[in-house]
Amino acid sequence: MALLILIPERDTAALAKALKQQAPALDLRTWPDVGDPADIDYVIVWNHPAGALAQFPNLKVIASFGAGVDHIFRDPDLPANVPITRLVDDSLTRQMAEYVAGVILNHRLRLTEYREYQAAGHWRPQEPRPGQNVCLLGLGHIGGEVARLLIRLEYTVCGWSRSPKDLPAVACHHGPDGLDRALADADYVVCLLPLTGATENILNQDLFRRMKKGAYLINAGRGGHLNEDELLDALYQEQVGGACLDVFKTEPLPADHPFWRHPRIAITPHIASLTDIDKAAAQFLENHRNMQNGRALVNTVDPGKGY
Ligand code: NDP
Ligand code: OXD
Repeated sequence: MALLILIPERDTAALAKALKQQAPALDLRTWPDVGDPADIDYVIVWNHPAGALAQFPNLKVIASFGAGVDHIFRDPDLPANVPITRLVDDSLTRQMAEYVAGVILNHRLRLTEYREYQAAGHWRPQEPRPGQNVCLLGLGHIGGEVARLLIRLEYTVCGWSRSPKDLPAVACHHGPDGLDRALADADYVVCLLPLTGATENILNQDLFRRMKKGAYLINAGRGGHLNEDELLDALYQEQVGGACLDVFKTEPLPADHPFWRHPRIAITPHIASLTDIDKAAAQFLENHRNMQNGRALVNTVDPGKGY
């Protein structure tokens, strides 16, 4: 039986090398050189073509090459009853914590503004922005770590999840009824949710109206969380003060997209947290061994919840 890397449009040589180094005897295939589809029992995927997984009759594990799994669930021909796993990794959560803290500190200390003053030759000292309340939408592996770092930086953190949570020094809210309370005082609203039917387009006009006027939005979840036109409108109305976006409905962001030139939108190219190849390979191989030995898989996804 064989493990297939099914990650089109990316150079997967480093992943293949790491897998081979850690498991020299592995029968490793790389899409589109699948060989006999009946050989494939374990597949590592990222943005696979819809329907591609249905051709493997002996598939036992679908492993996401990332923390998110929305790219898997959007396949209408996803084989039923094949377990799906995702990456849960300290380096992913740590990078995201640094990213969110970095964006907030940059905004609060006006560092981008000083760069612009520098270009214009202006010496213009200003006070830092006053707000230090952060609302994290999503208090999972990543949200929890972001909360810990922000608390160490003496921010006041509240968060929102699907089920009740108890995290030290975090005011935790949950469910549709808890959203208003989570948003009410926030100077920064950070989306760290998985993209599911329940969270799609959640960053919309209605949510912006429930935020404090002028609050700053950070989206590092998925592009599908954001209603792009309604953000542009909310920025124009100054209901949202500014936004930093790492993820987009279409990636790469098309060259003619209005976000590129918006003075109050900062863009990063889906780099908030990058997969560490060696650690990812170790996690894939751990589950590969679990599968071979009939043991329980780790970091499985609940298809009912979609994350
Ligand atoms: P987890 O599954 O560990 O956490 C998800 C959190 O979202 C949980 O707290 C969950 O609640 C909450 N949630 C899910 N659905 C709802 C809902 N309907 N209402 C309220 N809360 C909800 O995921 P991770 O923290 O590991 O990752 C989160 C996401 O971050 C990924 O799915 C991915 O989209 C994104 N990501 C982005 C990266 C980037 O570079 N931009 C890199 C890595 C991840 P509960 O705790 O109750 O289950
Ligand atoms: C992920 C991502 O889900 O990179 O890991 O977005």
